[in-house]
Amino acid sequence: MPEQSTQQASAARAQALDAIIIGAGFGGMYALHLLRGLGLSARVYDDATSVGGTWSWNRYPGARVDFPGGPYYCYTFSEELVREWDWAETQPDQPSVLAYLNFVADKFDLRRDIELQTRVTSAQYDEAAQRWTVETNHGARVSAQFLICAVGTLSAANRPNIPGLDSFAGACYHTGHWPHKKVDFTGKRVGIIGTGSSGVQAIPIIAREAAHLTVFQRTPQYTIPAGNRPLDPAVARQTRDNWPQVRQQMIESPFGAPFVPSTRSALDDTPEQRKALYETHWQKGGLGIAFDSYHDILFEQAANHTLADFVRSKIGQIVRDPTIAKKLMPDYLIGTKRQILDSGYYETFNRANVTLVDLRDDPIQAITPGGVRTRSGEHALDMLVLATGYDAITGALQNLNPRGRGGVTLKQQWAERFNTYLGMAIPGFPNLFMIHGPETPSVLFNMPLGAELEGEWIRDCIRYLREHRLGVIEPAPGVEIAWGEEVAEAASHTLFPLTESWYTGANIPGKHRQFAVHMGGPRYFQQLSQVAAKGYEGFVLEPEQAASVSA
Ligand code: N01
Repeated sequence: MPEQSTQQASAARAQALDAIIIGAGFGGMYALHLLRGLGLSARVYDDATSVGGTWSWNRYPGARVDFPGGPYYCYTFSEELVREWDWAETQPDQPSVLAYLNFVADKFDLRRDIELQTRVTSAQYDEAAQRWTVETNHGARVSAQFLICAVGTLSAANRPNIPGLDSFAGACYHTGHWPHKKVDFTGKRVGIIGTGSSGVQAIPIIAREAAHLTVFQRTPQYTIPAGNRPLDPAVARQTRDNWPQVRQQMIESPFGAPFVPSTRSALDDTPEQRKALYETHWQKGGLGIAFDSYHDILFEQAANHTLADFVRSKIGQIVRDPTIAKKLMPDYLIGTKRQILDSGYYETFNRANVTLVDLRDDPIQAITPGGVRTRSGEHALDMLVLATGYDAITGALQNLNPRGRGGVTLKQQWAERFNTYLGMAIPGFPNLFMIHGPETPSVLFNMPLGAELEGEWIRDCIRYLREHRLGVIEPAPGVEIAWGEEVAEAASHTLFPLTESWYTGANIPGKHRQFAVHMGGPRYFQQLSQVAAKGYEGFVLEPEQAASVSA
């Protein structure tokens, strides 16, 4: 994979561009392609060593797409690209997705405007010039009219604040910052803290390699078999042949996936009928069991309980030791934390070399040089894996911490609660756009497709500004309040807010609780279009100053 030299940073010194894009994942790469299409000058900065965003960082064993994958989790805008890339599996693994994104970077000649291993250290809005100035860790200073933050929703790693963590003498890795070289667990006593998607994907693989694996579980999780299998060539062919229709179906579907939503309630069926349907989905694998079986699983508690009971019964059947099985059984509303897909997770607890520590009964007291000490005693370890997740959705933006009007930082602006308009823009931060920002469908919609639709909206907006000789776009006073109310209202029709999760900010100590995802799916993207059709309703637009446009 071609890697770019950091020396290229010098080429950007004192450069004036039309747009600066932060993040070279799905969102940032496509934004670059779109803005080039307008004839604008744009540059992407990314701290990673390769393009790919989350797929460059998350190299932990077992990392795979946990959404309907091949051939749906990909860029959709180019039929030519769809024809050129063959997905091998239904749930592509991390190396495949990274290879795909590198292929895209080459195909669309993106690399010449992407600076890797380059961290943006400051971003400041200049009100007089109507421009952003960005500085990088290589000393470059670049200005641009537009700042596009495609920094990722799950990119600010949550390193837990456990006493003694830094004292651990063995190797310690966070799943979101995994080394590029294979980590060898052979013959080692390994501990893993965290049983979210990352932990659940990694645990079966580490268990096969390690001498012993100790899993430190705080909250048990419902996970569904991923059902990963070679992609049926007939499905691949049919999808390609009907790509415009497939794409449209995904755009119109609640989660951006090729599901045909059910019209039946789980309560319409007898227990036997439900069990038979759930069993069919379980055997097939994938998210269909929660999103496709009945329409009310994520909306009605009684319906939700029927599926939760089914999955708990599966745990009881799979895990041979009833005491361990019980510890693995969750009690929250299924699907209201990010729904996990696995490959042999519960089965792993039948292995003789795996120990489950239930932190609810036996909490961690400290990490020591030799392992993890819980209330019941010391667990001796050679290696430690932190699968402890992310300061999700807002964390990476707040780490970037741009300064808007009056020098106000984003951390100051969002100290009490985050506020956005459409999830795309922030009051007081003119000409700043977010891709997959808080209050967009982001993580509850097909993320590559959502990034495309948001990127296209930003492209159209910038074109409009240029055509109308406008230099500034910014949310009008107060629109963020109505938008926040709408996001909360959409979530309130679902069961999601009833569970503590990273959607609500509950996973980060001290983070305020606010539901961060717009649950409207397709309706959200229609709203974006309507705002644009009404001349960017809800925004204040200011005429262009001579200095604002770079060339
Ligand atoms: O993170 P998580 P993740 N002591 O926050 C536990 C996406 N993703 O990296 O539930 C002990 O879900 C925490 O416990 P609890 C995907 O969208 C995508 O697994 O808070 N435990 C939980 O068990 C996913 O949803 C892909 O009680 C602590 C775990 O750590 C999202 O990323 C692959 C702790 C964190 O789970 C995040 O998943 C992987 C502490 N101090 C992930 N702090 C692909 O598509 C936290 N925990 C490839």
